[in-house]
Amino acid sequence: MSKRALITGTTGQDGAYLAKFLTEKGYEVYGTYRRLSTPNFWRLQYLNIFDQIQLIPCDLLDSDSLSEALKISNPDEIYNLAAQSFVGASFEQPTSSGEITGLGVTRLLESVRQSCPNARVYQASTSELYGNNIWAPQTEVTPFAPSSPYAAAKLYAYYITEIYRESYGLFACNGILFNHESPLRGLEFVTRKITNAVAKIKLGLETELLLGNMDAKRDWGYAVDFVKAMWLMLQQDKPMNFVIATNEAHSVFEFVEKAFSHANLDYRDFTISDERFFRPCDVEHLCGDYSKAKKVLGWEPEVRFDELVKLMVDTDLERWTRAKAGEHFPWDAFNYPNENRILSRTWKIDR
Ligand code: NAP
Ligand code: G4F
Repeated sequence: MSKRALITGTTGQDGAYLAKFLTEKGYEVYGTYRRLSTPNFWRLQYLNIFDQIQLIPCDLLDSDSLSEALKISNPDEIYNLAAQSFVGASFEQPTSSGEITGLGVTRLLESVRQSCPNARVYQASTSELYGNNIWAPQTEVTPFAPSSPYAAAKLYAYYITEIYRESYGLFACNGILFNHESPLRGLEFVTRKITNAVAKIKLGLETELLLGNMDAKRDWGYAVDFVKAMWLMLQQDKPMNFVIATNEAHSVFEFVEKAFSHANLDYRDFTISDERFFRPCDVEHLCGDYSKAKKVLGWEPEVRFDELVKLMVDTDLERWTRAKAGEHFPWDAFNYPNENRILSRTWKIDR
């Protein structure tokens, strides 16, 4: 009999790739989605798996909907990927970020404890937990020092996952994943913001790219590699936490330079620093040591930084070229407003 997996946040980047991965492994895949005024299934459609996923409406703010999702899917494995996942937005919406990304995990774990305690749970933890601590590269035992409302919520989620594992014997793992990107990445995240802008500039549809802190360094991997690690964690004899990373750190500036140069453009002609995109507090340097994952899971990243940048630029160029030619396909960028038009909170405090 095939195994059953429940993915929360299946409409997001990782949710879509994981749904594809598990479907190909023969799982019966159930995916939760939020009721929105405009449907948001483009990633599942883009990957051609929309018809193979059983969809369940569910919100991490709503315990009843979580219980119902567990009842309907009766899962062997649960992947909790749903979150308010954008660090920038967590400064603008700190309370709801805490409710969804932090307390939402307790709602889920409590429902699991009550209705399917034998199901295995993956919790999407993050390298943001390390914040601006002084140790690098970061491992599973590096101290945490969260620097945003998002990271504080994920810290709570990390510990509540440990508490449910220790207190009730749930098979629950924290995957401490460093940044992972892809052509399915949301447009507000810096990598996709850059590659989408490069493609538009190359095709004469845009003239500039406004960015914040370009000195920040991140350990950027490929989402397709990373979802495989999530699955591997739930196949072990006992639940453990793992760092998933590439052990390479690159600055936003390096990403910009490489992305423009791949399209035969000079970033200096188009890139502008804009204070609106600086955060009240930013994480400056993340670099993960994935030795434990390599040893225990046999996992290693396949796609590295240079290849990732090229893959994302090429895909966005191809999409804008097709769109310019009048083709319609599942995609997010077409109606997305230029970020210049988005009025966000100003962070300066008048004393
Ligand atoms: P993403 O693309 O932003 O997807 C987030 C998903 O969560 C979406 O499906 C979203 O639904 C759903 N969601 C948001 N609020 C919800 C709510 N109240 N109830 C139910 N679902 C809700 O994020 P991602 O990049 O795939 O990341 C997946 C997870 O890994 C997140 O928990 C993220 O914090 C964590 N993580 C990501 C990275 C990374 O680099 N990508 C690294 C470490 C950890 P809608 O489509 O309706 O918005
Ligand atoms: O792409 P970002 O928004 O990703 P960030 O903040 O690292 O968070 C992502 O990775 C985490 C794992 O470490 C996940 F937990 C989280 O869910 C998310 O997936 O920003 C990366 C860096 C930051 O230092 C930011 O300040 O890029 C800098 N940056 C500079 N200009 C910008 C911009 N970020 C964005 N989004 N937009 C800019 O214009």
